[in-house]
Amino acid sequence: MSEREIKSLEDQFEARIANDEKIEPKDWMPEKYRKTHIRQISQHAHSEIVGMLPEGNWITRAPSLRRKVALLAKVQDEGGHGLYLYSACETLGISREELFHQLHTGEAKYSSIFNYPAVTWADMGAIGWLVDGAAIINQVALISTSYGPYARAMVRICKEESFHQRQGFEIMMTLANGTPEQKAMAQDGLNRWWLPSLMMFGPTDDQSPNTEQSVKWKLKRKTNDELRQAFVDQTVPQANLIGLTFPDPDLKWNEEKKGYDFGKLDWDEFWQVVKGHGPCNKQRISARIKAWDDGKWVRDAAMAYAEKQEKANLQEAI
Ligand code: BYC
Repeated sequence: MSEREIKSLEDQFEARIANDEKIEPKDWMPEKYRKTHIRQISQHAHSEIVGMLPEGNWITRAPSLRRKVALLAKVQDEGGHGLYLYSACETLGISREELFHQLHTGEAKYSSIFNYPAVTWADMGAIGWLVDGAAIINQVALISTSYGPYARAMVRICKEESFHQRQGFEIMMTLANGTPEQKAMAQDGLNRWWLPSLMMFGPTDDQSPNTEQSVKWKLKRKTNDELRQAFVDQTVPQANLIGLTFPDPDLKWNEEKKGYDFGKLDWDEFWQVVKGHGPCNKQRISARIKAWDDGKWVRDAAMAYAEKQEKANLQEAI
């Protein structure tokens, strides 16, 4: 293709983005747009399936049948979200095997938050309320992202995340209204999960190398700092409602900006965790590798069955 032809395709592509049209898998797209989407969608898919681990660990220890059923459904939903997202990512021309290889070798990232341990039952409340709450704020914005398969996957994911957030808040509310020990457990969960939840939105805008281009392509509809602020403003009144406090002396209402100010986050800790040195990174990746290895016979059996079917269909056609 000549340079002029490529330039014309690029211009048409930019015009479609400016018009808020969805880009579909068979449409022409710049190589960098394709790669950036593979990076973000795969990171998102990996986060969903790694995110099943801290909560999966509590299913057998849920305090009642009702709590167990809800937690089981939530963890199962996360597996489903991973599947939609891997499928959306595959439409960009990368195989499932390659995506898993990138996760297992550390080439692809997943959300920093899942490298923290879930040590008490209150952590199931804190994860649902805060982590899923943060995820909704981020993902509702992604419903209007420019890549069609990603945007459509987000619609259902957001509906399910909303149930997750409510089940988490309900656990926290019950504990906060319970015995002094239960209330202390809820407060401890909030204390440990609050700052890592704020870091889920990624580095501050001035330190975020991908934001500018991703906003131009309408992959990101809001910046990291805008989403973080929206999350803080939404969550502080919820904690006030159930009598819990935040581990941040600088958190206070700012009348001028009509939002909460909050303290500086520990970005050294964030990068340590992202680079593989968080409390649970090794454990998480080895659990995922084990699941991949243990599932080999299922993949092999499915392939063998598909081949058999194909042969039978061919025979019938002859
Ligand atoms: N953790 O330029 P930036 C869930 C990386 S799962 C790790 O701002 P970008 C749930 C970033 O990848 C929620 N790494 O990047 C599941 C980049 O590195 P690379 C997951 C992070 O992409 C189970 C570098 O830092 N949600 O809901 O423009 C149970 C510079 O950052 C993180 C998504 O994945 C992080 N927190 O913006 C419960 C949503 N933050 O790739 C809940 C989709 C940044 O250049 N993703 N990095 O090597 C996004 O919206 C964006 O990718 C991000 C980052 C806002 C996360």
